[in-house]
Order: sequence, then C-alpha cells, then structure tokens
Amino acid sequence: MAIRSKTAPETSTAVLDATNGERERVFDAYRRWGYLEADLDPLGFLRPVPHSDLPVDSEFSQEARRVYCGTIGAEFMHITDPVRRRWIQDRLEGPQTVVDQQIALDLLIRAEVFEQVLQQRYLGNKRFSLEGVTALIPLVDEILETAGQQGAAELVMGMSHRGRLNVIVHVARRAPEEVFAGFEDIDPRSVLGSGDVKYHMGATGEYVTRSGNKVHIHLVSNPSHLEAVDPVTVGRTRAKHDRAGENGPRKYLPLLVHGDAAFAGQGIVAETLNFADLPGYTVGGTVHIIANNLIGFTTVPRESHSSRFAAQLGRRQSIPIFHVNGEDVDAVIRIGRIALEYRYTFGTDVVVDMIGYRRHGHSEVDDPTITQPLLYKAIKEHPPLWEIYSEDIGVEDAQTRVQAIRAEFEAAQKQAGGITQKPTLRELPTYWDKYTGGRYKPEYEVETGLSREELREITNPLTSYPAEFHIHPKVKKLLEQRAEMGTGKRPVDYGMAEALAFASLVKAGVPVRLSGQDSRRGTFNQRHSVLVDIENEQEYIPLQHISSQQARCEIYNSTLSEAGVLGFEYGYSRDYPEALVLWEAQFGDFVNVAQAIIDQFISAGEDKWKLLSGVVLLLPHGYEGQGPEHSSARIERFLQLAARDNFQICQPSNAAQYFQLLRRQALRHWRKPLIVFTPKSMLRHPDASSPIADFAHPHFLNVLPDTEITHAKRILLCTGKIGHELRDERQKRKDTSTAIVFLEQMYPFPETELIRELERHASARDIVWVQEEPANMGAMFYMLPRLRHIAGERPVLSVKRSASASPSTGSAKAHEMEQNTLLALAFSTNGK
Ligand SMILES: Cc1ncc(C[n+]2csc(CCOP(=O)(O)OP(=O)(O)O)c2C)c(N)n1
Ligand SMILES: [Mg+2]
Repeated sequence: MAIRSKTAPETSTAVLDATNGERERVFDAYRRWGYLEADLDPLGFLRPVPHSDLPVDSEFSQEARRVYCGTIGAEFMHITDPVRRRWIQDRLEGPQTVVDQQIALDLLIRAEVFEQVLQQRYLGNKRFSLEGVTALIPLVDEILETAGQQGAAELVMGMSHRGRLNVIVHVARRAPEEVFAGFEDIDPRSVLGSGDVKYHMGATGEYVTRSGNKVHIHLVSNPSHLEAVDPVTVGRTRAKHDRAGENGPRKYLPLLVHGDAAFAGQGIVAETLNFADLPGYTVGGTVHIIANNLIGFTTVPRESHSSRFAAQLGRRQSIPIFHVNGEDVDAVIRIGRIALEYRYTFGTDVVVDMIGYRRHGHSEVDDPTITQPLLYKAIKEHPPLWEIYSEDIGVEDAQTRVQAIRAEFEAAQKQAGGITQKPTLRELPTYWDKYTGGRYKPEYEVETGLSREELREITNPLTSYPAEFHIHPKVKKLLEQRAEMGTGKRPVDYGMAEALAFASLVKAGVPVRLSGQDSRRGTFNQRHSVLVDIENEQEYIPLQHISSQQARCEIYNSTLSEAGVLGFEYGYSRDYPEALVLWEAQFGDFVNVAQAIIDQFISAGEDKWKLLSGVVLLLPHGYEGQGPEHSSARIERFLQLAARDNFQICQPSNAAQYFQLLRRQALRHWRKPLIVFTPKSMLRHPDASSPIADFAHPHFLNVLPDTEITHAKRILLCTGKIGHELRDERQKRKDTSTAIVFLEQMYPFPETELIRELERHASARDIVWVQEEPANMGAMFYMLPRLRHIAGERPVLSVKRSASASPSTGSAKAHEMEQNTLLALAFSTNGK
C-alpha cells in the first residue's frame, strides 16, 4: 500500500508534466507566431501566412489556434519582461470580458448613419469617412470606459483626417449640429486669410462613462502633415502631467490614432515612440490605434511598407501590438480593454492595429475604382458593419433603430442651417486666461532688468555645490569665473547670462524647461547646467537649488531628433503658458529637419486655430568657416514666415541682451513663439560679454544704438556676430565716421527704434545693410524694402556674399577671405 500510494501520484505527475510540457510547447509557438495565421482582414485580401513552427497535429493545436489565430493576432513575445508576457497571455487565454453588445451596436449605427447624412446633405464635400473602420468608435468608447475606471480625467487625443468628424460627435460628444454647421456656407469674410478646414480643427468635450465617470476629451488641432501631431500630443500630455504632479500619468491619457500608411511611412512616428521611457519625455504610456484600412490614398500595403503589417515599427520597443479584425466588434472592444489596462498596469505604450477597409475613395470626391477596381468591387458588395453585427448578435429591429437615428441627425442638420456663426468646438483651459496673442502692443512690456543685489543673490547658489561634491577642475574654474561675473568683477558671458535668466525666473516662480541635443552641458561647452561628480558621476544641478520656493528647472538632453523634439516642446508650451519652454538645435542648420513643425504649428498655429504658444527656439547661427552645415540657421526662412506678428525673430548680440530677451519672453503676457539666433564662437568672446550694469537695464533693446560715433557719414546696419567684426574692423581702420547699429529684433520690425537711430546719425549719407549670408539668404531681402521705406532720400546699399546654392564654403581659408572682403566692402562700397 505504502509503495503504491507513493508511486501512483508520481506517475500521474509525470503524465501531467508531459501534458503540460506539450501544451506549453504548442501554446508557446502560437503565442510567438500565431498572429501570422490570424484572420485579420474582413475582406480577406491580407491572407494568413502559414508558419512552419506552428504545430497542427497536437491535441492542443485547436485550442491554441482559437486564441491566437482567430480575429485577434497578438505580437508580444518580443517583450523582454516575462511578467508582461504572462499578463498578456493570461488575458488572451483566460475568460473573456463581457461586451455590452447593445451599446456597441448603437455606436456603430450612429457612426455610420452620421457619415451617410453628411454624404447625402453635403455631396461633393470632403469629410474623410470612417466607414470601413467604424469599429474605431466602440473601440475608443471602451478605452474611455476603462480609463474612467482607472481614474482618467482627460483623454488627450491626436489624430488625422480619417473619421475625425465622427470622433468629434461620438467621442468628444459635440452636438452634431455644430459639425454640420461647419459644412454650411457661413460668411466667408469672417475667416478671410485665416482659419482652417473643418477636419483639422481641434475640439474639446465631455464624455460620461456608463459608470458615471466624466472624462474630458481634448482633440488636438492638427495640420494635414500626417503624424506631425504625434509629438505635439505627447508634449501636451506631459505638460498636463507636470501641472498635475504625481498623479498626472493616471489622470491624463494620451491616445494617438494613426493611418496605416502614415504610421509605416512617417519618421516622426518613430521619433515619438522613442520618447516612451525617457525621463524628460515619458507620459506613462501612449495608446496607439492604427485605423488600418490597408490603403493610403491610392497606395496599397505592398507599395507602402517593407513589413507585413504597418504596425511593425512598434516592434522597436518592448511593447505589445494587438492586431484585430475590425469586423469582429466584440474582439475589438476586448482588445481596447486589454490595451488600456496594460497601459495602466505597466506604464508603457501599446499598439492596437485595427484592420478594416475604406468604403469610399481617399476622400468622397475620389473614385477608387480607377486604381483598385477589384477591391472596390468587393467593398461595394460588402454590407455595413452595423448590419453584420446586428445579425451576429441577433438584433431584429436594427433597421428601425437606423431610421430613428437618421431622423435625429437629419433634425440636427436642419438646425445647423440656422447657425450663422461658425461654432468653436473648443474651450481653452483657464490657465490661458491671462495670456494674450494678436498684434503687438507696447503696453505688454514689463521691466526685465535686475538689481546688482538681486543678481548677487542668485549668483551664489548658481556657482556653489555641496562640500563633498568632487567637481571637475575645468568646471570648478568656470564656476569661479561665473561667481566673479555675477558680482561684477568680470564681464558676464552668454553662459552665465542664461544661467542668471533661468535662475531669476525659477526664483520668481516661472518654471523653465529646456531640451535639445547635448543641452545639459551645451554643444559648445558653454552651459554646464548639470555638474557631474568625477568620482561617482552623481549629478548636482545648481539651478534646482536657487531658493526653497522656486519653480522647477528642467534641462534635458534630447533624443537625436529635431521634428519630434520640437513638436514635443511646442506641445508642452501649449499647455504650460506660465513656463519658459525652450528647444535648442545642436547647430541652427539642423532646424530644417523640424520645418513641418515650424510651418504648420509654430508660425501658423495662431492664424489657423487661434492657439498660442510661447515656445523658444535657440538656433546657433553664424559664419565661422565650419562649412555649409554649420553656419546658417536660415534667418531668411523665418522672416519669410513672419506676418501679423505671428512670432518674434531675434538675434541678441551680447550676453545682457540675451538675458533680457529670455526674461521678456517669460514675463510678458503676450504669448508668441520666439526664434533666437544664438552665437557659437561669440559665446565666450569678450566683445559679446556684458558689464553687470547692463543686466539692470529695464528692457531688451530691439535696436542697439551706436552712441560712440557722433558725426557718422555712413551707417552700417547688421545683426549678430558680423556687427562685432565690423566694430573690430572700424577700430583697425581708425574710422570715426561709421556708425554700426545692431538689429537685435528683426521681427516684429522695430521701425520706431530704427528711425530714431537713423535720425541720430542724420548727416550720414549711406545706409548699408551688411550680412554674412549670401545674397539669396539672410535677412537682406526682408530688410532692404523696409529700410528704404524709412531711409527717405538716403540710399540703402547692401554688402553680402554672392548668391550661392549652399549656405557657405567648405574651406576655412576661403571663408576667411570672403569675410575679409565683406568687412572691407562694408566700409568702402558706394553702391556702384
Ligand atoms: C506628410 C504628408 N504627406 C502626404 C500627405 C497627403 N496624404 C493625405 S492622406 C494620405 C494617405 C494616408 O493614408 P493612411 O495613413 O493609411 O490614412 P487613411 O487616409 O487611409 O486613413 C496622403 C498621402 C499628407 N497629408 N501628409
Ligand atoms: Mg490607410
């Protein structure tokens, strides 16, 4: 007995182990590769790919296949953390959550009928119908429902054109008549030259979940440039987190809805995904939905991405990708819940790739049968999703429900005809109340200078560190010099001027956030905002030890991205108007990689959407013989974008001016982006350093006068480094009749101040605009007509490099020759 009772269980454990081993082996293969054989495309064009590692003849194959090769295809075995893999596997293999099918059906009917009413009433209008990926509405609904349970207070949502109007009505819950009104002909004079199309406008609203939780919806205004809104949305969310404090990531949930072609094709998606786990950029996980209709305009997936799924980019991160057939509505809803709970459990991004089709052409005025005749033949014969779903769940009165909902929308559409003013679908948060945009007014000015005493007070913490801190000898010396600068014993350089500006602002309660490539130390070894202990690499940040009540000061090394990071910081500034938010380019030349963010958001955001931002761009600029890609931040491009006081374009020529400019930006309540061309070699140059007394001046000077010359015969007008070189040249020539005037602000054009300078040197005959940049670049094209306008009878000449296709020569020697010629010409040209 004893022996039998001992051996019997052993035998059964072994059998059990073998069974378990077999089950695990089979399931493991399906967990890994099952998604390739999953049934994901409602129209069947994306065929399952048989994978040889998937066992077909095991007793467990069928069960594993049911979980992993059905209408859900989960990619998660690349996740390195076994706890997370286990979590997903338990959720997929375990009992399924119950779906409220009546609510889902109602949403599907509403979403599709809304599109149909738009189609019938506004034929020939673009609306970018959601039909074909209609399950997006119940999917987002489930995400909101679950988010409400998790304590979310706001959904920050970025998306492009597809289904946007539907989202505004069914997610942001704006009254449909407000959207219909956007299609009505409203007095065009009210938006002449400004505004945006209806499927780009932002919207806010209130979503009430079934359990009664309110979730505020914020749909971010978005340009046509696909995916450019991604980093902006994430940056906005981060600002909201920082405002909220510890619970931020729970309260503010970012959701990005992507198109399949755009997700696969646009690099900025990769830049945005890369923010996920970085301390300066994390938002506790972004939910990504790909509204995957397996087409982009006329381009099919095999022409669009080198991977089976558009979503494959998500694999770079250790995050799950859930592919789901967009016509299995229950599966879509279940995945929505799992994705959301995963985000809240692990604080990371998650991707839902919802696959459907596109019922109409790219827009409703496009005929898709020209390029995809067979696909569109199949689509034409394919019933709408509500019809399929109501049959699946056995609802017999679906048609009656459709009629009732149609009547609702038609009534709303009739009402819209009576709306005479274009509705604003968006309310601004109250933290914008005290800030203003529009045209510049002198009354916006505030004093920005600081007394000697105030400067001394902040210099001390800026230049000290704990006694036990092992400082680098070079940094020690730098801090000793800064201590002398701040107390007036030595002229102040740019690095210290900036530190003084930041320190004084955080002390006054203004948060400062700066990010850029290598910004903590500074590309030019000029900033040293973070001290690194040479024995243990511990960090000490003096700017965080200015005073006990100070605001946050955060300086981050960014990823090696321009568009993504600038988009993020622009977004951050949109939700933190009280803060000084800065992005720094490594060299100003690289700013062109972020051109879409500048064109679409920074320069045009106020005009298109009435949305303000005080973001600052620091762009190292100047011709120093370092070659075509390390010379020019393209002043000309910013000036070309300038209109209606949309932003400020400045080039402070000395340290005190830089200090005053940064403070002015933070302290004025006029919120406008600020483009600053910053120096490189001049950062530590004595000519650009300033006496401490200049920090007590009340204001930034838009124009730096020349008070040394009294009887000028010639006025040289310039901006930035060249002005200092002109002053050197003047000294060498012992010239006492040439005045040199610096334009510190180019836009808005400081006409009054310039007129004053021209009058100061009333006997000067020639006025010469001098620039380092070639004739087809720099500020010249913008300056000459304006200068001629105010110069009256006096001729306005120009000195510049010859027009050139590249910004500068690659030879340092050639650069020097050119520079000498420029300087000589500035003093001698008579325009002939
Ligand atoms: C950066 C950029 N390039 C090109 C376009 C023009 N464009 C608008 S929509 C579209 C196709 C988008 O396809 P997809 O991302 O799959 O979204 P869908 O329209 O299918 O929902 C293109 C090429 C654009 N808006 N933005
Ligand atoms: Mg598409």
